[in-house]
Amino acid sequence: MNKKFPENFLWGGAVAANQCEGAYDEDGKGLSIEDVTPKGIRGPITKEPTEENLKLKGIDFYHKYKEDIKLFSEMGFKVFRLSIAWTRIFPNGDEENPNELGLEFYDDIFDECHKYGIEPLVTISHYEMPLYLAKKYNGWSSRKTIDFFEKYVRTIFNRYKNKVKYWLTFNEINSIIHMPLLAGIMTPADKITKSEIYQAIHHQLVASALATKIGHEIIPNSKIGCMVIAVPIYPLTPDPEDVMTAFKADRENLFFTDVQVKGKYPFYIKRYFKENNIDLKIELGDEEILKNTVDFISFSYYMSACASSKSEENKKSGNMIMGVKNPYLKESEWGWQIDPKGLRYVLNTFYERYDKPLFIVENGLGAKDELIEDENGNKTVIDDYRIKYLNDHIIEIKEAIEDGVEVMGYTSWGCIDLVSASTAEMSKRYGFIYVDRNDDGSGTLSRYKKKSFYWYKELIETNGESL
Ligand code: BGP
Repeated sequence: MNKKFPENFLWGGAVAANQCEGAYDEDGKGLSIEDVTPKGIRGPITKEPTEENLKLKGIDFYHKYKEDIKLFSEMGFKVFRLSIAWTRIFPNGDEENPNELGLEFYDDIFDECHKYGIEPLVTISHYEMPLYLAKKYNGWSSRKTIDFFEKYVRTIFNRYKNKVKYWLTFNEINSIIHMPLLAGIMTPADKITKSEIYQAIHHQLVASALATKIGHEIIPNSKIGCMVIAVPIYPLTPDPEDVMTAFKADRENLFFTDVQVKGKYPFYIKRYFKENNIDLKIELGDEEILKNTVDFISFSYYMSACASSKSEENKKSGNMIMGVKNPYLKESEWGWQIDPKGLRYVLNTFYERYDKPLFIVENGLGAKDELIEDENGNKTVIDDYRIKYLNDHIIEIKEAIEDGVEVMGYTSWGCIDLVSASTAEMSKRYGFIYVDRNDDGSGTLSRYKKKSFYWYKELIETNGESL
């Protein structure tokens, strides 16, 4: 059987502003939560940016974006996923007028993409919030934050309406359950109540639906998606107790897509709220706003997890979401369990549940790379392990497409090496392009093509036939 990717399949790569741009205080940018978390997204935060905070410097995409986008075009990217830093547009979040220099920066990036026929896919909020709003309003805990966010999205939709068609509201919106700091919530993680977290989630869901509504009004041909972290949760054993534990854990994640895709709170959440003493303040009009559903579902996929009703392990976070180790799977150097088939499973289960197009906007292997010199004296990385990981996952996408699932595209994570979100280090690399920068901040920032660069180029050129 000759399985094929659709002709208009959007191949590309993904990055996030705070992990690649650097220039944290240039051209009027304000501080974001990410600028003061030198140890990664779980915190703790520091009073002000510290020297060790590599995120402040990223990979200097702010000044090198032309060179980088040119390299992406060489690989044949059809799409480039990036995020706008809210604090470049509204440095504190509550200003009357936006920062023109910040707006111009993204204008230039989008122009550069279009120069090569690359479609930008923009995440409106990727793991960040103006530090000022976090301190003053406790981030998404406060309803006020919706107003500031609304102003921000109106500004960027109006400004980029002729340049950007594909948008995502919040990156991995469901990760807030485990990492409230990402929602700008300054209450220490051990003091925060479930009620407070779900109130913040409610505000974010309303904000996401509002952004979808406004986006559709300002840019009628736009495609606006939600973005979640997809981790299929398997029962560790066939014990029905394990099956139920896995089912419930899965639902905790699916809740977010349920609301964003179906436009209302799902039936099962009532019981969950009751059993967890969650009492939400839902204002008049919120339900109407939530009806503004997304056009497609996008997600990150790195791993699957197992759930067990017995194990204490279940409560600990073995990875980003939850789970116990699956004895059948190998894992990355950071303990992320590698499960290509899980991707086909996720694609099918999402499509079955929602009947909406899907977009894999993050996937990849974080690994330590060694820069070597090839026989011609060129510096490169022989990253066969990365090629294998990507190859195995993309084969499963092809399978899912053959199953009948509608998949819009694939953007591999960190297409150019960048700072890791969870460790804040450079040495966990995902890219097709090596960036000479080390954990201690040293390095020339020069870019080098890895072996996977050529592999991906061929894959795109042949629309997946080279797999
Ligand atoms: C996702 C985030 C990204 C990214 C990726 C890899 O959860 O959306 O920002 O960094 O994970 O994670 P890490 O950088 O921790 O390896």
